Amino acid sequence: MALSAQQINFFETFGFLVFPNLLSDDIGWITDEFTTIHNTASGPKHDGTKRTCIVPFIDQSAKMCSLLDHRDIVEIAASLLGADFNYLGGDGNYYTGDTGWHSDGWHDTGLFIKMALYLDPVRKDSGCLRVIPGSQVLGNNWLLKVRDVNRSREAFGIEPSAVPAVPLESNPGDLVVFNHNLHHAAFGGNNSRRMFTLNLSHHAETEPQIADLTGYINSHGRFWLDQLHSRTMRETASPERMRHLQQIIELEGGLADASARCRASMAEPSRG
Ligand SMILES: O=C(O)CCC(=O)C(=O)O
Repeated sequence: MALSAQQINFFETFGFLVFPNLLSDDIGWITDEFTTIHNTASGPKHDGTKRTCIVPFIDQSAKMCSLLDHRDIVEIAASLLGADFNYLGGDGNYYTGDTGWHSDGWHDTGLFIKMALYLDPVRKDSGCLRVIPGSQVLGNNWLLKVRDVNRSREAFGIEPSAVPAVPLESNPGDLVVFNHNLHHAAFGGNNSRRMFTLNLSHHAETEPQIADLTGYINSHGRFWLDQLHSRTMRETASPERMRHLQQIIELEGGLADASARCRASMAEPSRG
């Protein structure tokens, strides 16, 4: 579904969009694949005490990789980022409890977005994503104050869960999309809240955009990755999918070194 001018305007202004039931026809197999990937992964199994995170996630099975060929996903991404958008991987999570206020980046050039699928019904106080609309727009005084939400008690005298925000309540089969710069959090979730993401970006064109994207790729050394996508993702790619992988392949030359440095200093790959 290509987005309307109004939907694009909403996203540009407020930083998010929710698509109820977009993937309802697929959610059965998606959930089965999520479970299989987590059950067969070599890393630690989720025990409910802390977040368990697999990166890159949809890359772990050929079936899940096909989400990057899904017509609706491609059309939404192309509407927001252009037809030559990049696929940047993503994480597959069992979350435990709350996620504090943060943004996923401070990109002042280009556009990075996240698509999130929650595999359990999540409401305001049971772990849905909460967002502060408009907080993706950098370079203004309001945002300098909004950044204090991650120390809301000292800055505003309120609990993190009382920060004014929009709860993006969702059911399995819904798609939540947001700008990486947007401030977000989640409260009240149980200790095995299932959710996975796809990160996508504009095709980088200018020097600053290429430097920013390269930095983003290299930051994945913390997951001990030598390349951003799995071999399965690349080996099963059609020419159309390859279009969304190519720029990353060209720019990821420094990732293996970044990964080696992280392996030397970290006890386990990052969990987020
Ligand atoms: O659902 C959550 O707990 C938070 C998700 C999140 O912070 C993210 O995907 O960046």
